[in-house]
Amino acid sequence: MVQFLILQILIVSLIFLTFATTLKFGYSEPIINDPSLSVQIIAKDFSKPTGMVFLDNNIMVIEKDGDVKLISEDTKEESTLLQFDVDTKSERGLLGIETNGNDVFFYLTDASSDPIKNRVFKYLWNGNELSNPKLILDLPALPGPNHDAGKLVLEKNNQNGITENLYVIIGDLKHDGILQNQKSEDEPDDTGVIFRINALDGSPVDNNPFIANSDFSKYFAYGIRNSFGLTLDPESGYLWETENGPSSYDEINIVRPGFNGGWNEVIGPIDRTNKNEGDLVILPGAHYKDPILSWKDPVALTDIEFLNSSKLGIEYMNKMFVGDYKNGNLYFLSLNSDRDDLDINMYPSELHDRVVDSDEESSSILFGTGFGGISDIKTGPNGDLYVLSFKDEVLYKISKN
Ligand SMILES: [Ca+2]
Ligand SMILES: [Ca+2]
Ligand SMILES: [Ca+2]
Repeated sequence: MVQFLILQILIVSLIFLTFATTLKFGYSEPIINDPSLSVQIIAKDFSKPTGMVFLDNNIMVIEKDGDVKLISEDTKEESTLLQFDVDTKSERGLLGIETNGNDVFFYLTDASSDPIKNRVFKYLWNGNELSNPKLILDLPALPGPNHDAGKLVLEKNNQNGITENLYVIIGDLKHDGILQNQKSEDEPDDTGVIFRINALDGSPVDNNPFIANSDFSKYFAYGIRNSFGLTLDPESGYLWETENGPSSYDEINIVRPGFNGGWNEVIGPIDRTNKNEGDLVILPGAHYKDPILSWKDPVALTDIEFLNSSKLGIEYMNKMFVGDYKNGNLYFLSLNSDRDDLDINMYPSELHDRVVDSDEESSSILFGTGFGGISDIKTGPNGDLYVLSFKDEVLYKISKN
């Protein structure tokens, strides 16, 4: 009888363990706070997807380990277009993708060079294959192995209307020089920077903030720690980024030309530190600016996107969406009419210090949860909102019921 009981307990434990394992490795079932919206899975079975772009009826998805996948949204057919030879240690890998429809840009930690490098390549896309690789930015990857960043954003060049500019973000790679606000005589070393270059050839854009100084001519911003999110506001044309803090203060920043993010002297609002702007390296043409919003306890903020569509309802049009890695949360924020700050009066007074200090403050800007570590957010060609999950390894679509 005792033996039978033990056997029963064993069987029950086994069933429970199997169930628990299924739960742990299954999808986390995203939940949206607005009941008029729903989430569906568009594509799955990726391996650590880090980014996506839309090309006609196809979605191109990059994976951290170096694969470029093409998925047909109609037939769901999936193929591998390219396999980059990448270093994948820690945050290294195939990290960024961007396109104008004809060219596709990739940011990756290139393992085929010695020493390894973070590089931006431009490929031609003919509707079937990627060809004619061209190296347009050759950046350091050492020591790292983290803080590689890698998001890419294209911008129309308003001066000539023909070419495009490409923004490229790289983290500090654990460097500690002039670009990290250290008052040193060292040359700038291309770390902790947002670049703004001609997308055709990687040359500096004529009206860049530090164009007069050849050492800094490709830089748009510096003093950046690490980032998994970069985007342009379709209404204002302003650049925005997210940043990961160390043990405190993740940030959302508006990045105007010459922005100095303050790292590694300052993270989060400067009045919550024992530093002042005199402790920073302010290059001619540079300015320090506090984050528009920061999180006292880091949630590992990732991508940022303005929904460039009214498909989910006019209340979501050109509003800001921000993802995180820790909780799989999707945050939702409204901007003021000048598009350079939050519409702060919409939010509880606890948030008026522009720091999320508690779960209650976080819930006031929460749009949805359960997305399992978000790596990319994009407005789809049909106007719906797409969310790529690094941890769930699926692509979600949010649409009106
Ligand atoms: Ca900062
Ligand atoms: Ca607060
Ligand atoms: Ca994005």
